[in-house]
Amino acid sequence: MKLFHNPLSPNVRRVRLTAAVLGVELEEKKLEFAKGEHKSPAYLSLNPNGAVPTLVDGDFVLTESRSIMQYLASKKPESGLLPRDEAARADVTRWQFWDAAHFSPQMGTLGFEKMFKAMMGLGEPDSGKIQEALGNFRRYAAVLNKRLEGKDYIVGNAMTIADLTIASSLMYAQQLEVPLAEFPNVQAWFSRITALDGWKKTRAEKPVSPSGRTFDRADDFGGIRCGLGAPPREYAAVAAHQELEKFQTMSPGPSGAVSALRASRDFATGARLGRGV
Ligand SMILES: N[C@@H](CCC(=O)N[C@@H](CS)C(=O)NCC(=O)O)C(=O)O
Repeated sequence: MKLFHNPLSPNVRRVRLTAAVLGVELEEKKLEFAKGEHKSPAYLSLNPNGAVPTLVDGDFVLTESRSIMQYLASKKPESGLLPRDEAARADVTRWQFWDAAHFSPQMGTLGFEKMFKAMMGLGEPDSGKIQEALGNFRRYAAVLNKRLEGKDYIVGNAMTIADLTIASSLMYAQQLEVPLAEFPNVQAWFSRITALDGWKKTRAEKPVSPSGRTFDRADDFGGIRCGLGAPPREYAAVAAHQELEKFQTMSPGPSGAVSALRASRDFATGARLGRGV
């Protein structure tokens, strides 16, 4: 099975983590976001959303991280990651949907405002959006905290993909300084998941600092934006920035100048058309 991915993505993390816990080997193909590989016609024919992850198993193409997790786990029912019991399985799915609808979007907003904007020169963080996301984070973390009262795992007494789903949404919890300590059951449970070998194995190659500065160039990250889809304008901005940087630091010759101008024009056109943010 082949997985198109980028290891910095929490949506990818949960799939790679599931495979690692199951001991399933995936052929991994990393997409370079800065080069727009996730928007190429070939990739869009697999995943029209132009996002990672995508799993290809023979003729079967599957997108959406949480459904990929179900698919992988159902190949090894003995693992218990996706329980055989119908009610338990529905409960696992419920928590995956809960994550997609309520929990992970808060982390997505915080990630965008606190890390990616700074990294990509997209302006100051919007404190209103940060406060709103933090408020929502507290609201939903309280729900999870209650659920984990007296329990080590979210569904039943053993680890399932519900745990791997939600823990992956917290991939950047430390860097984003979310108030996990206010939710001791969540914090203890999260430590349990991050202690897994699979968690360590699926760590992104480069850690992210609180200021986002670890990715010292936009092309290390290339405008990944979880959940909401990265606005085309951001890619155009990154491309324009890189081309102009080249133009300034090298002696580009006529073709360098042309590509710098073309990239800037694309960015300006995108902005004028109101594409993006
Ligand atoms: N609901 C999708 C979300 C996928 C998603 O948003 N992936 C992000 C990375 S975390 C991405 O590829 N963003 C690029 C884009 O949307 O342009 C899933 O769970 O797989």
